[in-house]
Amino acid sequence: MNSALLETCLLDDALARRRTNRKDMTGKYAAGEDAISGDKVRSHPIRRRVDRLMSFCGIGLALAAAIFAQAALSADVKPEVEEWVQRMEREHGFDAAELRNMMAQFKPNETIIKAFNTPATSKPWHFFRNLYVTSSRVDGGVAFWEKHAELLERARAKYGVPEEVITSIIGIESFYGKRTGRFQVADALYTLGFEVPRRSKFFRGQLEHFLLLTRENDFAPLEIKGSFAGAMGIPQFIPSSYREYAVDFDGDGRVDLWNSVSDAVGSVGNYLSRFGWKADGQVVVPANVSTDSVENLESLGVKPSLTMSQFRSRGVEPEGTVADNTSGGFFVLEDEDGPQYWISLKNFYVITRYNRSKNYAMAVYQLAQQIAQQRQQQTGKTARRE
Ligand SMILES: [Ca+2]
Repeated sequence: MNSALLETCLLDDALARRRTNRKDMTGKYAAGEDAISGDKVRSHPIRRRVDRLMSFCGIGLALAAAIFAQAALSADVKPEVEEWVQRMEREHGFDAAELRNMMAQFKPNETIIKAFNTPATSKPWHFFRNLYVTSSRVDGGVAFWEKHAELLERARAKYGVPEEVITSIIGIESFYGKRTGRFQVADALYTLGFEVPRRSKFFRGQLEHFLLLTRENDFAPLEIKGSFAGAMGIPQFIPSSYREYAVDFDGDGRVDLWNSVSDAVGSVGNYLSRFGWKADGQVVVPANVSTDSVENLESLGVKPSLTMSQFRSRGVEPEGTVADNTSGGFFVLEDEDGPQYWISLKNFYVITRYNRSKNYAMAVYQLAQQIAQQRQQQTGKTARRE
């Protein structure tokens, strides 16, 4: 009996399918290697014994399961992983032995740790802009909008988020669905949850959401790919966001952020809407600053907290028309020529709920603007159809 069939007997169907396929898809485990123990299959005494049992007749299933469960219990598991596994069993009804088996296949990944420690968003604005607000991304955005115009219009009608903003986010997140990530999400979340102390609590929480997400949707956990931080699909949703904000926008009864552009577009619109996106609201305005206390202003953050009148009394003059009673936040971007001062309005803050970086939010805004401008120049179509 081959190991795939054995696993099918011992684990639930979905889990077995995932493990079997994974070996084929990723090549992560060499042929003949036991995915659970790392031993060669032929030298694995439990496997040999179980193989004999199983080949004898089918009624050895229960015994084989017991033997296999015992093997899983003795697997080398870190104490914090064990604690986490037990909590998953207690709080969500996962089978601890099955979970240990699966987690034994999650691999720490050095590349992920390196990427996590040097995120692009920590670079100065001009670096980030040159990386993301590019002519190829503008071209790609115009093409994406043309191809999905009706869909984007439907999303704007429902969620109030303009076509260019949804397009821009998808452009920055995955280059319009072309780059949805090459890491195993399970490996990424395991690595950042249990191998890197910084934000480990957050990533353990995401791993929890990930396993719930895969259970709820009958996804194969070991087949799912994403970014080094576990963001998935065309809009790069982390697992908690996928569970909370992703929507079935093509009405096929499933939420598929990898293969359905409709679901991706609707989900981005829903996400921003749920965080308070204001239809036809402003995003950001440049500011002239005639005060030395820029640091104090910066400590306000991008969340709106002062009205334009209050900004003026502090020596900050918004450029452009913003109503006096509108609230804004304040931030500084590092450009090649020096600092740029900005007042963030509600919609800028909402974009930072997608990614906390002010560089990210500004890139989304500027790319969106350029996409809308170029589309208008090329096609004569304006951003709005009203
Ligand atoms: Ca769908």
